[in-house]
Amino acid sequence: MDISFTLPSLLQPADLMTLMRHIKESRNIVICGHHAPDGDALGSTLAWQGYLRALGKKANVVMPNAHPDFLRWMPQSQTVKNFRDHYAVARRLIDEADLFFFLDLNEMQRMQALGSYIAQHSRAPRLVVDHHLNPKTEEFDLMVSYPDMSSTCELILRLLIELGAYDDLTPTQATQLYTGIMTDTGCFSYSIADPLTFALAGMLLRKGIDAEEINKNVYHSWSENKLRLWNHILSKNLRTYPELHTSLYTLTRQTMKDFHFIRGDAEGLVNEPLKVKGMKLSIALREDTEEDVIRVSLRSTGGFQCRDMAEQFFNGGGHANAAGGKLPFPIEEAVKKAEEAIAAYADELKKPAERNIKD
Ligand SMILES: [Mn+2]
Repeated sequence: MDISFTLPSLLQPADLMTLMRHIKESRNIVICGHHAPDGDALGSTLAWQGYLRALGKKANVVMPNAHPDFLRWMPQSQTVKNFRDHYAVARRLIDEADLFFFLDLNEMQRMQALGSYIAQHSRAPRLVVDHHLNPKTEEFDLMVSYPDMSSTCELILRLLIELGAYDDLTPTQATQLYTGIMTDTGCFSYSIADPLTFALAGMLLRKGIDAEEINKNVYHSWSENKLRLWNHILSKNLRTYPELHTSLYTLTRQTMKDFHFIRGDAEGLVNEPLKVKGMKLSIALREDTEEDVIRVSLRSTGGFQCRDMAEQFFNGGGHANAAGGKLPFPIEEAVKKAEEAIAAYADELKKPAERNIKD
């Protein structure tokens, strides 16, 4: 069976030439993703690294900090250097780099200290492949930016096809790319604006990857502590504002300690309250383990845009249905601030849930 479809090209011929020229002229390439790398950032950078290495380049992935434990199974993830735990080697790679690729991020700031270091110490060209809104074009030399796209992994796959590299795509790369598409779409349930996403996932399956195993590795590899933590938060800490179709929970360092929290244990928890029928907005306030700030996560559905709220109240930003920010307060004050935000949007939140908006 052969199902063919047309893939519109991502790049203008001139941009494709520029991209190819940059790759051709470089020897030492560093590929970076955003702070707190997720499945999409890790999958896209590693698959791109594989492509560049196959071309004979010295290519390395450098991340701002470590990826969560639930992604450790990903092939080659152990080769990633991060700017926090492998500072010396990461710095050496950056100092030697004659080309940078920044994947799954839209501004240098998204890499925190790693971004500042690169900005200050390197003049090598900076190329971006990304799907976040409002890219800071002026910070980069070439930008492949498609905010409509499900994931950066989908973009990288399309780019590889455009570069004629699909036939040589290895099962390892296909596994990495599939992970990013799967995680950024919540298992193919949101952020899919384009039916091609499914066709492209099918092209990855054709490489002989084990999609069931990937799914299990990501979603069914919980520790008992994590299960009990989620149960605790949802049964004891969740406040709901039923008239406003909103919920709010806090996660303190003490609770993390009680449940032997490890990085990644709260990942996805903020989506849970949205499983309640009619719920439009879920807010999570989490005490950071490294800095004295409260990390704010917002998830929304039913037509509510949470990005505006993140910008206005939480020093942050993001997508229409997934945004975040941070507050320099103790947790009790952060709760007050969140309730202020909810009150400010009360009229909109009161309305019954509508069909989701895309972004
Ligand atoms: Mn992404």
